[in-house]
Amino acid sequence: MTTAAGHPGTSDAMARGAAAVLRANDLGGWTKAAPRLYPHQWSWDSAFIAVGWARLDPLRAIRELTSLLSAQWATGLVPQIVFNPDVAAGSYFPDAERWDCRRLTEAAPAAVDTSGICQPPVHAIAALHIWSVAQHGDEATRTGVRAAIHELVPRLLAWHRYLATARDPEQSGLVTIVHPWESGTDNSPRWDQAMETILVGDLPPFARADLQHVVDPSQRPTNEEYDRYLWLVELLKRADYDDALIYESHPFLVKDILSSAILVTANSALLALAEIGEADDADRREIVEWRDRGLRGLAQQWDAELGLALDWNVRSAESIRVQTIAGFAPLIASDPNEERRAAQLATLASPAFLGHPDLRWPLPPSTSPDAAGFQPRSYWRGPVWPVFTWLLWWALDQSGEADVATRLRAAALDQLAAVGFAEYVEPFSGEPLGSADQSWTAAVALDWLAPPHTSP
Ligand code: 2M8
Repeated sequence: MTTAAGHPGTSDAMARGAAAVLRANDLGGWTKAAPRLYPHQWSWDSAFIAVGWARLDPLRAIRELTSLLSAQWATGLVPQIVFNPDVAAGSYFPDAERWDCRRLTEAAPAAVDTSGICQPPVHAIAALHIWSVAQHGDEATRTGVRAAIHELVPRLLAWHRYLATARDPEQSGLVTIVHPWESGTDNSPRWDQAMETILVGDLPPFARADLQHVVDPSQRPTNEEYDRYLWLVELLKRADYDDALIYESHPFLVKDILSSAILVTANSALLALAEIGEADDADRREIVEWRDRGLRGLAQQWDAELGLALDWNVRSAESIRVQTIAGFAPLIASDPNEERRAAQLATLASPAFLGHPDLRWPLPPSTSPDAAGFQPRSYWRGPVWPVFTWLLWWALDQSGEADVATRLRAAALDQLAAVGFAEYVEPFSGEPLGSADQSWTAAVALDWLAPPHTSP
């Protein structure tokens, strides 16, 4: 498969190719997640995309976040999708009409159409990253980024507060998701058990748009999975997207360990941003409370035998014991506990992940080949996602695991040189899968290629 940007062999060519992908997907102030498969603005994509833009233009990078956050709901929710009003009908499903948020709730913004769910809170991490990169720029860049951060901090605070309250009424420190799409790892086998219990009711008819854009439908979720996804959307609509009502009645309520870990790290980043944005002391104390509660929540979900942290099914009151990359939550959260850190590093290096003998590159498959639900070509059930490799690399680098981080980056760049800016990659054959010219893949390539080859 050849990408529009070509197969970048050298670092310079790769950086040029990655920049070309971002520019081609740039719609002025925001970037579509992929040229055809994802023609709208996605929440966590935008945060990773901003990390890449930072290496080209920090002011453009911060605009990506400002644009996304301008679609924030009155509740504090940052929507999974901000719809592009200019795309042709039928380009993506479910579309704005199907979500119908503006009609169903006053919490949705009046000026734009959004979906009614959220995604992992990577945004504060991205904003801090942009700030760090901007320190190497000129005065105008620094001033512009600082001004934008001033405006973003209250919005990010509202976003994290929403996750720490409406999405954690138990005060467990863990974020509840109400749809697999909220996890970002949509069809991960960690959701199988919870999804199997969902009985699809009277579902209004729909036509999938995603299958038009991949060569092989086995790379995408199945029709059965889509029926359940759409049924959950119907149930959220019946509750008028009211979080308290959803909590009472919704059949899919899961504490997502990955979103929870990202929130811990994002709270550390928000603390630094609060300093730059001159937030008051009470806000800062609140952020510290959220972060510490998050770390305690992650520790509760630690499985010493697997060396992974596990999701928690709120409805059935049980841990979800599946080996996926989400289990590296303590590493992603920079959990200071030494025992867990050592165990996580051992699991990462083991044949269940990077040490698997058949891997094309030593990069983490989204699901361990040892797990029952592993499928090497199917989306979040096995393929390697360069964007997730970046998140793991970044977390390892931040927390002083320089050797592992360096090896991960080198393997990731080898992979990208061979596959271009693919959305995801078959772990054994190295075949690029999903969309070509995926924005977040290009973005993380730009960050990896930027000197001095570490995070700023
Ligand atoms: C994928 O999810 C969307 C729904 O949100 C889809 O399959 O249509 C996921 O990989 C998700 O994490 C990502 O944000 C989105 C856009 O890249 O695509």
